Amino acid sequence: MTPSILTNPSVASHDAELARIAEKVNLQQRLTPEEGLYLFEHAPLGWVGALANQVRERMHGHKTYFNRNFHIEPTNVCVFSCKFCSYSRLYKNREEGWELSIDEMLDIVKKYDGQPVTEVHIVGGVHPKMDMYFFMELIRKIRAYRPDLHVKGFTAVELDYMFRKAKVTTEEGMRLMHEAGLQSLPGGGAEIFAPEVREQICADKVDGEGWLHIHKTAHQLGMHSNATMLYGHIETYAHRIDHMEKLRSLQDETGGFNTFIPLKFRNHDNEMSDVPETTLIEDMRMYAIARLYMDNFPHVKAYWPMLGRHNAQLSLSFGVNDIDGTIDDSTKIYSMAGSEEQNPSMTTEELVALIHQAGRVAVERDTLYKEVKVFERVAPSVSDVSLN
Ligand code: V47
Ligand code: SF4
Repeated sequence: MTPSILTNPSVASHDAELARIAEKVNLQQRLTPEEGLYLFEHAPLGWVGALANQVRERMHGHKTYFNRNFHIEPTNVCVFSCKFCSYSRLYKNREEGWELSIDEMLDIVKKYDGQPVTEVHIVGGVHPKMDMYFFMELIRKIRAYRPDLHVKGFTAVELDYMFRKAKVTTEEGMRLMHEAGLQSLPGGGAEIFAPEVREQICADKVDGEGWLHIHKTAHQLGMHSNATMLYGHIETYAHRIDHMEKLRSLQDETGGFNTFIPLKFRNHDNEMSDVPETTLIEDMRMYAIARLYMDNFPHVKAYWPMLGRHNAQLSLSFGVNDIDGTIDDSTKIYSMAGSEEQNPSMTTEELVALIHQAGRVAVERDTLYKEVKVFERVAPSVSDVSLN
């Protein structure tokens, strides 16, 4: 006779181990890599989601942060050839790409004159002619034109290339960029740190150690940064834990990370189109385990242009407390990679409504999570909870 779920000894032993892990989380004790792996391998979605939600509410209550920002993508021409990338045009095919001048980028900034945006997020391909001095001039001009705007820009991949090309050390390069007015770093380029994965998906760009060193250097200058993890392709659960463990250790040292952003691999129009995408269940488990494991990261973000707005809304019950920003329609990277968000822009009203529908309180923040405005939730009516 098949044992029932209640008497099956392997189910009972899993239950005991999961109960032990839940007890540790309740006592605010740190999970070990083995426990993190155990969650990926054995934790049911509802269970791990409820536990992550408990942690999320302990840290932030119902608050869900968003930011009024806009993106500048200086170029989609890139010297690198990451296999998962649907966005870049190789340098040798650059007639298919775009390259913005400093004046064209300043014109983008000027489009937001009089609008209450607090951040400009600058990220793009790695173009050999756009060097460190070009970007220092851009940053200086943006800061001079609009001093209230926080400049968050350049992944560790872009910075590593710029510094090597300018023949400066990471310390010197970061100091120069900081002095020019760069205030924070976005979290891109991290992918999966393990060399055996990087070799297969992004062999030619900065390695995991280099990525961590750049963020550590920024933190030592008093700058803050984010960290991403590209998941759901060829990596194993052990690779995800190794990645999160390295970030958690650096955060213990510097305290400079604001936000952890798991990025779901999208398989449209890139060299990894044969790799299937993860299910929504796996995405929610990823967010929940990230919230439980990254105990020293204040925030976990769902980047809605990639995940889709309704899935991002769901993630607010699985550990996520930040939903990025009111990005305008110049953000091309994810619509090119196959996200359902072909036009990734949402007004503040739409973003607030989305957060309220999920039963949370919407809080506009600046880059460093200073609260700009709280949008209290009113009791919902049926029309508030239907999708549009
Ligand atoms: O590093 C590229 C990812 C990242 C694909 O710090 C892909 O606030 C999925 O860094 N499927 C760049 N992901 C984006 C980024 C970012 C985004 C939002 C917020 C912040 C922040 C940073 O995009 C790359 C790479 O990991 N990416 N191609 C793809 N096919
Ligand atoms: Fe270039 Fe970034 Fe695309 Fe890699 S992910 S090819 S570094 S734009």
